[in-house]
Amino acid sequence: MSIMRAQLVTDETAQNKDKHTGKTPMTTKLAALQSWVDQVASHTRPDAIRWCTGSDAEYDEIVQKMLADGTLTALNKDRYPNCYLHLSDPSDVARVENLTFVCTQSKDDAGPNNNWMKPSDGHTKIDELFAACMQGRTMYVLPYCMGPIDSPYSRCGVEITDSPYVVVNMKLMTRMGTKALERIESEGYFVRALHSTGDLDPDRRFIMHFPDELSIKSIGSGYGGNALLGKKCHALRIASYQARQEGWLAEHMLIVGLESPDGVIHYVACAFPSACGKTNLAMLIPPKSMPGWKVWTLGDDIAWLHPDESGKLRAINPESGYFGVVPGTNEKTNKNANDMIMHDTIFTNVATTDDNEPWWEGKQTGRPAKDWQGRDYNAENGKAAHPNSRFTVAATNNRAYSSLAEAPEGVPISAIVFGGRRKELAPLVYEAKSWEHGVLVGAGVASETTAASVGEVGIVRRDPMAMKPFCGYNFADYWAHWLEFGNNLTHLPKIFHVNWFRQNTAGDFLWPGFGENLRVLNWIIERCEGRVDAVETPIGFLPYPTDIDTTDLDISPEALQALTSIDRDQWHAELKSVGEYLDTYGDRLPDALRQQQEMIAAELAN
Ligand code: OXD
Ligand code: MN
Repeated sequence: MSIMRAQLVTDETAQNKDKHTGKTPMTTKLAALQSWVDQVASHTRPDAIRWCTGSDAEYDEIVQKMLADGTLTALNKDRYPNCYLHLSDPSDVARVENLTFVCTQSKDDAGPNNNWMKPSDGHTKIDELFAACMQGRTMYVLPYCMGPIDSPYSRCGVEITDSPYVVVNMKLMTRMGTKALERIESEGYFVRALHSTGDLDPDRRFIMHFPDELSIKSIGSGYGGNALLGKKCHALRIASYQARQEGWLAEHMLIVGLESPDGVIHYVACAFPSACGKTNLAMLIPPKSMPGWKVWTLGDDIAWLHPDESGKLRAINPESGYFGVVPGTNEKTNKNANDMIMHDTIFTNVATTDDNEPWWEGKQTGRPAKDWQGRDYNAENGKAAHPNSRFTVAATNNRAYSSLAEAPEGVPISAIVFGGRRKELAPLVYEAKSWEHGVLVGAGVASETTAASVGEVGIVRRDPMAMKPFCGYNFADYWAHWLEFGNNLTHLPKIFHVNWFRQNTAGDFLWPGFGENLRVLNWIIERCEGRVDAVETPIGFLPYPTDIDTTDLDISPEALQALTSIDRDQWHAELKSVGEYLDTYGDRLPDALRQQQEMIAAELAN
């Protein structure tokens, strides 16, 4: 199709009334946006251009189109109303860290934590792949707002995509459509997020970020964080870069409100690597032994943290939906999630039962008939649902969704919690002794890899602040920014580290996890309120074993002891390894971080 034709389609569309709403579809009065859309269209050559309004009617219409062409199939309408299944290409099932680039002028600005390309080389390489890639397809223009539409902390972008699956996911995950466009037009700037599924060939797949230009280009994948560009690409990589310039933090953190029986709510932000239980913690159901507690979900994956005028730390969740890992979800592990995904949900890469219900490992009811590739289920082919299979669902489906998630001013944060998946070493919980120490604790986070990213699973790797795949600039500068950020707060939240995944030598978990984690969060709150003493060790403050409530839990005194103590020799080796890791950042490493590491290593050597 010629450039003329693409242009013509835009004009024709603009003249036609939307058959559902009767309104004229959007284009834009913002010249910068219109010219970017025109320029992308002339390069990618779509058959049609559609500006998305984000309406329910538009969602339904695009779902119908995907049902007709087989991109989606409807699930059991009685048990799972308005739920659909999408099976991705089997080579496109997770984020691809090896194909993800941060393109800054200098390699050092991207840092050893990122793959790097010079911006001009990155554009040349990826633009070649975009040439005429939308021929025969519709190009969708999705204005979106990350964060409440009326929040000063929110930031907007426009995703251009040729994937209707991305359109419906972005509708569930972000504030997408007319209101976002209005904000973009009044602000005059936006993140340019260009996506095409291309030909899904992994050899022609790249996810590139140009933080100085506030732009993203992603091609060759239709999956999750590779394709829903508001999420990891914008709200973490680009936003972290922007946050450094503007004095805030964009973090891989859930935000949860913990309401005690006397009605006091503490908001806590927790950074755990992918597939380490953020969604479960954000939707936790209090254990029977803690009657009267309530838990409110603000967000399950990303937090934007800002100092407010009085120097308190406030958080918003830039997202408005969840793209959660499905396997393991059931009534016991996460009843809120289990219930919320029984209607109005898109499932990706789960299995199905004979009754056409979605099925996954750990569901605990039913059995698979077809696997995640649509084949008849055969245990010899491996798991029925892909380990990184996902649900996409609007946050409003969650009965524990906090009304303050929509508050423009966000919520005040009492504590920041880091954590990882570690069989050994890390105790159940400990508290950093200061903000600087907390930054070291975050920088030293290590965790076993999971199926959320392509690569080997179960390998312990450093994942500072759970941001290894997501920090849009050099980690050394990021830690310097964290240290500096603390100076701008008059009320510093305490910083903690937790590990729900400690095992004994037989491979059994020492801590039951899930809802029972509220017992640990309660200790954290008690520490924040100054209501409980702790044991001082070189790595931080640990709870007295008796201060962790274990009523009704089957935990031996030895297990509790192991969970609430440290092995000094092992920790000495750990501090040495953290030091070696920090060395890889060379001269840019902030002195204060090095001093913290040396001080603790020296104390452990005594
Ligand atoms: C996610 C991830 O999808 O971290 O949230 O991989
Ligand atoms: Mn995540």
